[in-house]
Amino acid sequence: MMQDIDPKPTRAIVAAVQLSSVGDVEFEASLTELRQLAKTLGFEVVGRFTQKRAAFESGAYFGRGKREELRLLREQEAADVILIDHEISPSQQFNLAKEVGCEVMDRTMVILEIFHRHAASRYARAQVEIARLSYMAPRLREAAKQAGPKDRARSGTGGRSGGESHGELDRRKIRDRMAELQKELDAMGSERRTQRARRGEREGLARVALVGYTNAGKSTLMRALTASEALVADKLFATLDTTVRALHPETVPRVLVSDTVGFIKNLPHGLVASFKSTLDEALEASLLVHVVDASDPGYERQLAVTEQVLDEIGAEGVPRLLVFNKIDRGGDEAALRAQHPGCIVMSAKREGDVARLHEAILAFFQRDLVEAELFLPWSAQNLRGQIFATCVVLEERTDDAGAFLRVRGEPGAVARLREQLGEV
Ligand SMILES: Nc1nc2c(ncn2[C@@H]2O[C@H](COP(=O)(O)OP(=O)(O)O)[C@@H](O)[C@H]2O)c(=O)[nH]1
Ligand SMILES: [Mg+2]
Repeated sequence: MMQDIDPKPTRAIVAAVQLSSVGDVEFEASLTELRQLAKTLGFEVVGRFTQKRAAFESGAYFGRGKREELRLLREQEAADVILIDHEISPSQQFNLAKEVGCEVMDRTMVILEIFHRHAASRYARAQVEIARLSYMAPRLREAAKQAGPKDRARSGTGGRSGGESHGELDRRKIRDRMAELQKELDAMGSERRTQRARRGEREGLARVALVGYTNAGKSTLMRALTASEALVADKLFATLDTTVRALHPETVPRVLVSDTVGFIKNLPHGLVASFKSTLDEALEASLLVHVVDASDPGYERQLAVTEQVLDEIGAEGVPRLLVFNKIDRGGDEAALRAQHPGCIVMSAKREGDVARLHEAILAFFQRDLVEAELFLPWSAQNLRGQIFATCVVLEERTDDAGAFLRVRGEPGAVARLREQLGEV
């Protein structure tokens, strides 16, 4: 939201130490992913900085000479932030930031920020906040240590009890908050199960979720399928989160597409639970469009991991459409079709291919539409908008009492309308 109207995006430099145990291909793949994650946050990547080393420098991650080089690069590129492609210690982060003269975010922090923005459900928000707090705790300790005696002096005047330092108080607050969140999560366990039972039925809307690895082309497809950079402005959808758009050209039933947070190849272990929680919205979809980068040499493993995680979060029963994207960049189309019957092989860069995907998604939702006649009394005109949003109206007749509408729609949507019209 903020970054949509901010004319000047955050300028970032991606930076990493290449350890001797890490090959060039693996190293580059991880840096490319970090770039993609930075873009997801709305950053503009203005530079790249690497060093080969046997180990991370213990004090500040890069060696001394390299830190000076990085400081100069930062000045030259007017960068606002350095993104480090590893999880680094609080003191390394602190020291490096001081030397280069700007904020330093490590890989974990970048990912946490993305999860934070994507966490839509109450469960996901609690899960991500716990991960953020446990990441922050040792960093606050580091900041307090660096602030040293000043911190203690401040604590004397802050009205705090028992000579507790600023940092100690913050850390106690964090521990309390984490315990509270954990309790909330435990209590939400059962609630989540009932949520799952409602899957795909919320408000009678046809929902599709795009899932798959970061960089597979989910956001590109989302834009192409919905033909807009703009949000769905319709009031009906105002409560839905900002990554939801309607299929364009308009369809009946109206189909909502949502972009989920991408799977990450190099996901820090401590973030697995948070990541899964951000996939909650996939559980509410009637159809999952699983996007795979067919040109990525590791696509098979990525496909398997995605399927496995979807099963783990309880999405095993949700129908899936498998899409091999980026075929213009490589991949064996014939082999993919043979191995995965029913899949779509395409390029998001080709209009015709996007149209085919649009058609396949629509076909899924039109597959089992039913025809019905509804009677809408004049007293229930408030339901008119909902009827038109969820069904195709084939015919309308009116008499003194109200309107007769012959409609075609999803069985669930029609049943709900009947219920609301008191026809059950
Ligand atoms: N050549 C090619 N590039 C694509 C295709 N789809 C997406 N891309 C590019 O791949 C990069 C990642 O796409 P994005 O939609 O951000 O991926 P996401 O992380 O899954 O949302 C972008 O630079 C896109 O322009 C495709 O079909 N062919
Ligand atoms: Mg994306």
